[in-house]
Amino acid sequence: MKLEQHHIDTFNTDQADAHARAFAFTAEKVPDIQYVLQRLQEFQVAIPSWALGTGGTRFGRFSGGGEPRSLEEKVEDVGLLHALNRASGAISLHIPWDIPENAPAIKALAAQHGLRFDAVNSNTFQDQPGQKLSYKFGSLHHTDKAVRKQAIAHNIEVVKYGIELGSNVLSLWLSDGSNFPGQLNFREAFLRTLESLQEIYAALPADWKLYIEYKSCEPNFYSTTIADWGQSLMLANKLGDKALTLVDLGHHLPNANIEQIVALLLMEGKLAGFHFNDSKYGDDDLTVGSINPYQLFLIFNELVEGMDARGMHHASDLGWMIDASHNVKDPLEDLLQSVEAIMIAYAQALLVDTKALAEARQANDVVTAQEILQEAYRTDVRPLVAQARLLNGGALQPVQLYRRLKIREALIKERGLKTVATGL
Ligand code: PSV
Ligand code: MN
Repeated sequence: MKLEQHHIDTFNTDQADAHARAFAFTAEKVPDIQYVLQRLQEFQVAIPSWALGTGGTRFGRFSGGGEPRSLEEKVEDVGLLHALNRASGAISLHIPWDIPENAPAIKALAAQHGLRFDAVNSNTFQDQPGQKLSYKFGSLHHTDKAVRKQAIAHNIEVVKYGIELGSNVLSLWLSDGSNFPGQLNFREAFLRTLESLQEIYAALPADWKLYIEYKSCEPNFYSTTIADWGQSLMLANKLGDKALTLVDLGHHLPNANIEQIVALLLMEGKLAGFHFNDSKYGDDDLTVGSINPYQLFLIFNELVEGMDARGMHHASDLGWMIDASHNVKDPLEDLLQSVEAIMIAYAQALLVDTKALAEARQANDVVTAQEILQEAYRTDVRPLVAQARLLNGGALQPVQLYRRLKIREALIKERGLKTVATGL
């Protein structure tokens, strides 16, 4: 299914007057509105191929119908999102959930939808049918060299798929860890992981990057071999320039100051980018910005300030990806909401008066510093985000248009009610 541009244009025409008034009201207060709009127009967030179907927990999974049955249909779904919001111009694949059997054809299909392939993700946290050795006790950290070799080979195979698709990032998350005290020698597990990563790193093409994701717990509940940003950074530093630390917002212990982690990784030139989601308790994988939008803003505030300090290009110098799961919402609506939340936080961060903030900090004027941040956070930037989308040819209100066009109903008609997409 493909959206016709005239549907978007007609919808936007209906909303044009109300939008113009809202935009003028906010834009008037922004010193360099052109700068903000350009940054917003450029910004793209990659959609995970594994989040286009209904997610589940170990207790169950309730399919909503019309889920993509193939990689082609997943690309079409991301194409729909991108047509609506013009900010979802990339897809991130998880292999072997999504193996590109015919890379040139899938690349051509993606290009028709204006999409490129972002990071490719390996999977050594599940055993696949026919797999020789089990990952029950880990993969790259495994005590058995043969298991490590199998996991290394898988990662190198994922890079090969990525090369065919035009990607240049291998994103790696290990579930390796231990469930009980005494199970593992931490030091040896870490060193085995490093050694395995060194082999993968050596196989990366010159222009590739390796993103190392960390996670405090789950599926192992006593220790995780790459549990936090320090451990990921240690590996990245030992590996070399191409290795960087990936921050998944749901992978921290409760109340972690993620914005501070981000600021320091960025300062070291070791921040890979993000898996965006939101959470209340653990790795909840909820819609971005649904629980703690202020934290998201504070993270973007550090990102904008830190990237500017290093002369980085906001849109392309870090990896921007969503990693979420949708148990009760339509996955496409959820993803539209997530991208919108990211754009809003980014727009708010672009409004921060950095000069005044630096002065307030210098003078230890804590009250003014807070006022400056909250002034930006409390600005309703939705009309700015909508204007950037309008200029890019997207819909002023993507979720509304999605519903008005009855896209889910059309997908169910086309694909059936009982389809199940690959993923978790
Ligand atoms: C693990 O929880 C994770 O965040 C990793 O990024 C995986 O690749 C992804 O989720 C799988 O859903
Ligand atoms: Mn993740």
